[in-house]
Order: sequence, then structure tokens, then C-alpha cells
Amino acid sequence: MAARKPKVIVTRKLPDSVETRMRELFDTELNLTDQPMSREALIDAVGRADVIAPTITDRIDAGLLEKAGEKLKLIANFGAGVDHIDVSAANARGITVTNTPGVLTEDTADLTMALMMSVSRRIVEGANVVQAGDFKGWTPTWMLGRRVTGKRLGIIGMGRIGTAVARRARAFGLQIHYHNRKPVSSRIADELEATYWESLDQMLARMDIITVHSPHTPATYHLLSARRLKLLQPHAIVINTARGEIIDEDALAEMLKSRAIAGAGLDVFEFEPTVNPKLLGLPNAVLLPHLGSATVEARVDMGEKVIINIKTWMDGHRPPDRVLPQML
Ligand code: 8YV
Repeated sequence: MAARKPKVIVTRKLPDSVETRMRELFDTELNLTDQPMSREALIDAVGRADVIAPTITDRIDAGLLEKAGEKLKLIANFGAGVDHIDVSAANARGITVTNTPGVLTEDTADLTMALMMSVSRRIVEGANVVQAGDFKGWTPTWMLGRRVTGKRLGIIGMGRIGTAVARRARAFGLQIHYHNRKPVSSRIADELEATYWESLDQMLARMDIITVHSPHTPATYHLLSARRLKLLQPHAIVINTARGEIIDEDALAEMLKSRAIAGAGLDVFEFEPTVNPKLLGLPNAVLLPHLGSATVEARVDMGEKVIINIKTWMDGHRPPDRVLPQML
């Protein structure tokens, strides 16, 4: 690595402290507008930079990477999910991809619990009644939700976030079930008293609450398909803080509308920021604008990770959070 500072192009506005440190360490170009970069701006960026630091709002596909200059050697993503980056195409061009795992686990798990409680206890519906000035007084039978304690929680994807959700859910008295590519270690399974389901179909048919924590990959695209959603019991609720693409939203919306399932809490959508219009206005759907990692602490820590990944690469070492295609 030459002594010059690498040209780092950051595609979105990051926390001030992160931007300041990046400017100290690298020849950093910031996006002061905080608007997602246009395709043309991204083409220009990959053509000139040694490193780009993108986010989920950038599509770093093979076509874009064909436009990359010789200099581009690192894509240091600000975020854990890398489904907006063609990692194989990047690696084939000798470009390393890194992400920011670990630092958003607890916050995303918290938000998952918040959605679970909101849907089960109709918190948003109730809050809207009060805000609208429509609270007419307590009644024994009005606005009844469902008890959470004692129910069966089915976790799809038992990685860091799935496990963090399971730990919280245990404290709420939920029974932990999970579907994953492989069972978790016996230490974690014992700690959580978790039941492994090799068959997702069988798990779906028996759960009260389903929560999605897998990455979006070709294998998980519409994993919760219309057929699989139909396996759920009518009192079941579905939570998704992972990626919208994992659920067939049309099928989910229809089932919510016809009350074939009881509710859904969604923080992510297939065509963000566009939300499937069929989901809008449903009283049994709590919809959030991708807030999983939206805490000051997580966003600063994510920025720190981006910096550490760039700095280690710059110093000639392997960045700690390298993503390889076989990990996806
Ligand atoms: C991030 C996320 O804020 O990290 C992820 O995978 O889904 C979000 O919480 C976003 O991806 C930033 O790029």
C-alpha cells in the first residue's frame, strides 16, 4: 500500500463523529446531501475510489462493478446485511467486501420484541385511539390482545440476532423453537431450552409467533411463500426485522386482511422505501420504517466498524469483517 491516504467515498450521511474520524484517517469524500446517490454518481464513485462505504440504499451489482476502476479494492458496507452487494462479482474483481456485524444485534433484537408486544397487545391500535381523542373508557371486552407468556416462538434464522431475540423471549416466558441451516451448539440450545426444527413447514404449523432473522439470499427469497404462510394457525403472528424479500408480502397482506392469521409486525419491506399498498391501513399490521439498528449507539458503532475495516485493509491486514460468498 502506498503511503498516500486512500480515497474513500461514503455514499450517505453518517454520524458526525464517524465522518470526522474518516476525514482524519482517509482522503474522504462525504455525501453531505444525505440523498441516496444516483446510479451515475455511484458509477463515478466506483471509478475513482480506492474504497467505497455504501449502505443498503445503494445497489452495488455486477453491472456497477464492471465500471469500477483499477483502484477500487474495498467495499466497506455500513450495515450487516449485504444483499444489495454482489459479493461474488466483487471478489471476482479482487475487491474485498466487509460489513458491520455484532454491533446492531441487541438493538435489532429489542425492536423485534417491541413489534412482538405491539402486535400481540395492540399497542399501536390503542395509542391511535387515544391520540384521536376516541378513548371512551375502560371496558371488560374492548381492545383485547393475546397473552405472550407461555406461547411458542418460532425463530427463522438462529444467528446473532435470532439468538439475542431468543434470550429476550425467554424472559417474557416464551418457549423457543427455531429453524436454521444447522442446530446451534448444545451450550446455546441448553441455555435457551430451544427446540430445533429441521422442517420449516412443520415448525410453522405449530407456532404462535414467527420471527424472521435470516439474511436475504437466493435461498431465502420468499421463504415464507403463500404456501408456507397458509401453514400458520389463525391466531399466529409474524414478525420481520430482517429483509422484506423473505416474505411474500402479497400473500401476507391477503391473509392479514381475511384474518387467516392474527397479525404482523414488519420493519422491512421488499421494495423499500415503497411499502406494498396492500399492507397499508390494515389494523392488525404494525409497520415501521426499517428502525432495527436505528439507535445513536448502533450507528456510531457501525461507523467505527467501517473505519476499522478500512484501516486494517489500508495497513495491509485482512479486515476483521470480511464477507465471503460462501458465508451467504
Ligand atoms: C442498517 C440493516 O441500518 O445492517 C443491516 O443489515 O438492515 C440496517 O439495520 C442498514 O442495512 C444500513 O446499510
